[in-house]
Amino acid sequence: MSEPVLEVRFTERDAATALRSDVRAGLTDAPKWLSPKWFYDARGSALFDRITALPEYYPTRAERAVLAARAGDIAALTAAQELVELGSGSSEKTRLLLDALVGHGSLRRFVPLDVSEPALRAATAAVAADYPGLVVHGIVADFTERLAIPSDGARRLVAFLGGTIGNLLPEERAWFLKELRHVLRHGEFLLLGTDLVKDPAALVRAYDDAEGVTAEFNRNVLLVLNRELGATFDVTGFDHVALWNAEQEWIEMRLRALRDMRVHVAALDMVVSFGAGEDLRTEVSAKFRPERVADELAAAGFALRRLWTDDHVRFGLSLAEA
Ligand code: AVJ
Repeated sequence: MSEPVLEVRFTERDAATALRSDVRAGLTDAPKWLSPKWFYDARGSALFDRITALPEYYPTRAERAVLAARAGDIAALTAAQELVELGSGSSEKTRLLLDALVGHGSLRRFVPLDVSEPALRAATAAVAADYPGLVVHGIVADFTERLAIPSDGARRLVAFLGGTIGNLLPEERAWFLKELRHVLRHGEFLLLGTDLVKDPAALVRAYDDAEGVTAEFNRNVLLVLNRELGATFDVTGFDHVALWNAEQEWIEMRLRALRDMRVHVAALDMVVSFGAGEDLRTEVSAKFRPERVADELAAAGFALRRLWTDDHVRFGLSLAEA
C-alpha cells in the first residue's frame, strides 16, 4: 500500500481566524446565528456519527440505499479516474463508490477534502489500507472558501454527499455550484446528494430525536466557542429547537435562551446579551424538490444526467455533467 498524502490548505490558524470573524458576524447580527461549520470538533463529529445511526435520522440510510443501488451505473456513466469527495468526514458511504469505480477499472486516485484534519487523517489511512492500488490524497480545506481541486488531467467525479449542500443558503449555493462548474472540464461529473421535501413532522423528528443526541450536537457548538474563544456560555441555559421553515423549505436548528443571559467572549473582547426566549440559529438544512435540484444545477451550467431517489423518495442523488 502506498502512504496516503495529507495536504493542509486550511491550517489551525486559518480555522481560528475564520471562527473569530464568523462568530463576531453572527453574534452581532439580529437575529443571531452561527455557522454549522463549527459543530464538528472531535466531540461534534462523534455526535454526528451517532446521529446518522438514529432511528429518526433517515438521510444517511436513504442515501446509502441509493448509492448501493446506483454505484454501478455511476461508474459506467462517468468512467472516473479520480474521485474527489467534498466534506468527506469518515468517507464511510464513499466506499460504495470506490468499490464500483475500482470494479469498473477506471479509478486511480481518491481525493477526500474536509475541514477536519483528524477526521481526514483517519479516513485517508483507512481507505489507503483497504484499497491498496489506489493513490489517496487528502486535502484539509474549507470548500466554502475557494475550491482547490487538483487535477493531473485525470477524468474527475466530484461527490458532494449527505445533503451537506443544504447547509448553504440559496445565494451561497448558487455561487458554490458555479465555482464548481468552472473548476471542472467538459465531460467531468458532479454527484450531488440532496435531502428531499417531505412530511414536516418526519423532518422535525429527524432533527429532534427522542434520545436527545441532536440536542447535544446542537449545544456542542457553544462548548466549541467556550474552548476556542474563551466564551462563557452556560450550555444548560439553552433549549434545542428544530423547526420547519415552510416558506424557505428548510429545517432550522436553533438554541433558545431560557433566561436573560450575558455571555463574555474573551477572544473577541465582546459581551453578548440574550433575552429570555431569544433564538440563536445554528443551522439551516435545506430540503429539495427534484425540480429545484434540476433548476439550480442548470443555472450553474451543469447538464443533469440522472436523478435517482431511494424507494421511499426521501433522498435524491443527482449525476450532473459539466
Ligand atoms: C451533515 C449537514 C447533512 O443537515 O442533516 C444532522 C447535519 N444537523 N442533524 C444535516 C445535521 C442535525 C446534517 N448534514
